[in-house]
Amino acid sequence: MAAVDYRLEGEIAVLTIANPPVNALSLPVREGLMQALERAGGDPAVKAIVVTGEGGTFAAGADINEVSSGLVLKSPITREVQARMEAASKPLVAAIEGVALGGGFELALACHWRIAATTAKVGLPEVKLGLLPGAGGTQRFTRLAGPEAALEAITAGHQIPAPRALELGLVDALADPALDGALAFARRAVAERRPLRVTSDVGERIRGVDPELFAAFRRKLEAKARGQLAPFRIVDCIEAACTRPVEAAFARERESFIECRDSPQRKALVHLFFAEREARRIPGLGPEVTALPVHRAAVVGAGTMGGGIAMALANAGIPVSLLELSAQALERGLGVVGKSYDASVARGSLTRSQADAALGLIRGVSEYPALAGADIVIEAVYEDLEVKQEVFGRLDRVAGPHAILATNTSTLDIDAIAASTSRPEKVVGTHFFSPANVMRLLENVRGRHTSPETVATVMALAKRLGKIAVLAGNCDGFIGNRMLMFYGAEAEFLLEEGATPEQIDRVIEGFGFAMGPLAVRDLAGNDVGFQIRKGRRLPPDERWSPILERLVAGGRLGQKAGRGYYRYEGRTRIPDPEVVALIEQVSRELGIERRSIPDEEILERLLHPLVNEGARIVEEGIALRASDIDIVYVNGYGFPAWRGGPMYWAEEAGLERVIATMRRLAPRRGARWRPAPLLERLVASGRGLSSGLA
Ligand code: 3H9
Repeated sequence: MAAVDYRLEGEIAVLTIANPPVNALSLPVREGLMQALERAGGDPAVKAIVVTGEGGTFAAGADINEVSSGLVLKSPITREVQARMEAASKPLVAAIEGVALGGGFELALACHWRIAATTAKVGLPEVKLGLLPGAGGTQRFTRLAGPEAALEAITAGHQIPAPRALELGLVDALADPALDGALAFARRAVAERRPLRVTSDVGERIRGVDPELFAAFRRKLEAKARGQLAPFRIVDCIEAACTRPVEAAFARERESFIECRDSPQRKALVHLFFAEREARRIPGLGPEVTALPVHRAAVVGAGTMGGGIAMALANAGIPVSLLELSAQALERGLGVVGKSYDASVARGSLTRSQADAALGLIRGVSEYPALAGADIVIEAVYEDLEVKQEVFGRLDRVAGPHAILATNTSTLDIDAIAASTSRPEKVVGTHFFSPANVMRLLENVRGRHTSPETVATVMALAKRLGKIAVLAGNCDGFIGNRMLMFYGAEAEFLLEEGATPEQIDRVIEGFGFAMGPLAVRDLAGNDVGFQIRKGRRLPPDERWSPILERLVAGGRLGQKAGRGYYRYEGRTRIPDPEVVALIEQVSRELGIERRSIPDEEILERLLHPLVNEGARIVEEGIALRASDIDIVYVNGYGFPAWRGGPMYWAEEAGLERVIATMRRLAPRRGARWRPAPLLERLVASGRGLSSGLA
């Protein structure tokens, strides 16, 4: 089949984009559309044209590889195709099945009318790639739906469900299948000689807009999208749509598109787009390995994590039994789950009936035998090896022989847990991040005996839950927490040498993290952090700074106590001279002469040890590839996506800088802080992290 199929349905020409897997608008598609438009325009027997997509989807946008090549695109470009569409003298109707995203939706917006299937989704997600819509999307969307809706949807890159798109005026009717509806619509338009509605000429919603709307939205973005280019440029373009002549406004979008396309942020975000898809590929796990079906699930432990995991499963339509042995604890856990659904309804992220349906799938149980029917059981009890081993022994006795037994541990040894069962091949780690029903990351951990089928099942389950899974090997802390240890330790060493908590947090937040390391500790609870630290074995040539222990001993447990690394008024953190005095005392005791530490040094000393450990993790095969680490850090640890993840960021800046930092630190910190051999090999050979040298 050609990239665009042309056929006649009576007097209507149907143009079908056929470019698997997602009908991206690559050159052959644009050429095919141009030829088909010419043919339909020139055929007097054709009275109207319908544009649609093959394979259950309209089009997912420009070809991301083509856009990110930075090359000048070959003609016809999408804007030329759209100009031809808007100049057409015959009714042009888009039939949207599946998704119409980015350039795909922009193509539909250049039709006179749009008919969407009820389950279709439309949107302009370019911002997630560090781009803005480059084919008139900011202009036509704003003209149809008005600037308020455009600002919200395009700066966030939302996929808009068809019923909402209808309310907003982005589509004109819903029909299933969309093609039948579009054909009927086109026939009516011909019969009624309906005036053609050229979107670029629609003007009612862009007139008389209060300029304060844009100023207020920019202020809002300052909090949400600090440091990012594309969201602010999108606001400029939508403002231009409302304030400038049509041609100047379209030109504004074009200039801004090029600025974003050529920016390092776009490069970083496209890296993450492909990294996310690459993370699904597990070497050695071919198509012959099939995932087990998961019809029913169970969760052991109805605490914060267990409750969140049960919600994540229920939200995906999977019935789940939630086990807690004490009736009181079960009631409390279910109560928290219920409140959490109420909050989702209040926020508008779920409708009442969706929340009720999900809640109805969660059944509280208080005896192990009640878990017998589950295809997967996820354990989320107290983080203690003996406790978990005991739980797994019991699960092994009650669960069906085919059932997978998964642990939500964030640091413990999967093999030691598996050893307490008769089915180590069915034991796997599924490390969720809190809140488990919200956070997108799932770190799946493969033990020594975990079977390929078990791995395939938890990877497929992640996709079903709408999560991004990364497969990790079994070691202390797996990928994320193993690296985090170095970051956390160095933050305290910096305090000992002269930095303050606010300086450290300011530098990291300035880099783009939502919160700095010490503010995060205060939020999670310093007692909790200290407890985890005590459970870890430190090599003999390393030490912990005593600062955390002193804070805990002084009752500075963090936000919940109103004081930790900071003093708190509500949630507002206020630098506390008492903490500075405590830190200075530690410096004196250790004989460290405090000095003023430049911000740049703080940044490098916090992030380079993390990257160095990441390189060891790749080298040891704990992570399958460096880009998986980027996915983990961006989706689980708040690393700014527009910087591409820690490994990508470090490579862009030069891996030799990481080596230099580690050479400075290692003599005082211990052998694990020496530059990772992989980094040294890469720098020596002038190659990159994706070169396969690991
Ligand atoms: C744009 O349009 C700019 C314009 O404004 C400029 C003017 C014209 N290009 O995600 P999946 C591949 S920018 C190339 O696993 P799903 C993807 O890599 C674009 N390839 O499936 C994967 O390949 P592989 C704006 C693409 O069902 C395969 O397709 N559009 C593209 O989970 C399957 O993808 C977007 O940002 C593409 N545009 O989700 C939409 N899209 O199998 C980006 C996908 O080798 N795409 N591929 O790993 C998506 O959001 C999801 O892919 C989609 C399907 C929802 C469509």
